[in-house]
Amino acid sequence: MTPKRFMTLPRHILEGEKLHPEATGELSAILNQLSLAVKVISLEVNKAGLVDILGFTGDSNIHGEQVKKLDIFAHEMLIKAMDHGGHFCVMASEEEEDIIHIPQHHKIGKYVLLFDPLDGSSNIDVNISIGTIFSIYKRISPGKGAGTIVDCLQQGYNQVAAGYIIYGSSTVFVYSAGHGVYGFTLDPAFGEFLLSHDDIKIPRSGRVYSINEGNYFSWHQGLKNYIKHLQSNLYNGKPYQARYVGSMVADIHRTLINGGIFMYPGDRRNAKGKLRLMYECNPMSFIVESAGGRATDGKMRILEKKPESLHERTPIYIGSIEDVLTVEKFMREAEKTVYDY
Ligand code: FDP
Repeated sequence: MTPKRFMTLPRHILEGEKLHPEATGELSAILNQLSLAVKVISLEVNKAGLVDILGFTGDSNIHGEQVKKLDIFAHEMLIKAMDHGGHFCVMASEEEEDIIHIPQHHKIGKYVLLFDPLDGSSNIDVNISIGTIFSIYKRISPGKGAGTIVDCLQQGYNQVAAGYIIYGSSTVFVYSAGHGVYGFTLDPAFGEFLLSHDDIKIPRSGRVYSINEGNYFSWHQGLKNYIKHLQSNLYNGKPYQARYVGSMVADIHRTLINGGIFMYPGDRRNAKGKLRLMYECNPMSFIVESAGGRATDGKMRILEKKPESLHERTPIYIGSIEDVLTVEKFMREAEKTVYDY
């Protein structure tokens, strides 16, 4: 059987670029470089189960070499792959406290790269899907020298591209440069990402809700009411389904494809929740909004939040537009009533 389309990631990027005559090709080069780095990370993730056999993580393996923890490996791999192309003026990683400067001997570019090298890493040992998340911005600081923290602390709507790579039953690269969302599955036989999810649109509503219900007693009353509402109502004649992997990339990927809602709220113990604005929430919100969905912190659009620090956290409600609007409504209504939550 002849495949309908044999669209590799580099070809797709190139064809997208032709539709935008103003494009310089730089963004394409960045995405291609990124795809190479994540192929290496994907290989390493697949070998994770062998680490105990070949040598403990953080320890020496049988060859006497230091075995890096996988999230540190991914962090270093991304820096190594991305710092010398001449595209970036500064980078930042969830794994590093401060901004990452481009080494002096490399050309300084006009883009900014933020990434979470291995999200959901507490799941590595139990073979649950994990992922890499990235955000690309244009520099806003004046001059052509090294970028600064100001370039990194931009509002999410300034992203020029964002995406994630899920290392699951297969490795899938999902990205958007603002014109549609596309997913590519890695063919392990010849190491190429092939278009598998063309122009992804998130359904307007979904049957699945995704939240760590273990925190129920610390939740806002509006959220408690919303979850009870779902549990006592039907979706197209069937009960709602709860699904929570506990690995954001996996939970968002399912939500993007099947619809529904993913939530990591603020609660009585952690007013800002757990997830990071710059490394997790902004890129995922950019993707979900580009696919027609909605992402807020319960009150305001995630992409409009003004970041104050690199590693700040934010509550997030993200997914199908109708589902996110509904939870916001429940939260607003509960604000009118005084509850002791
Ligand atoms: P992890 O701690 O395993 O790295 O932000 C990190 C994250 O995973 C997300 O991927 C995931 O959605 C969330 O934390 C899970 O947190 P809880 O265990 O509190 O539910």
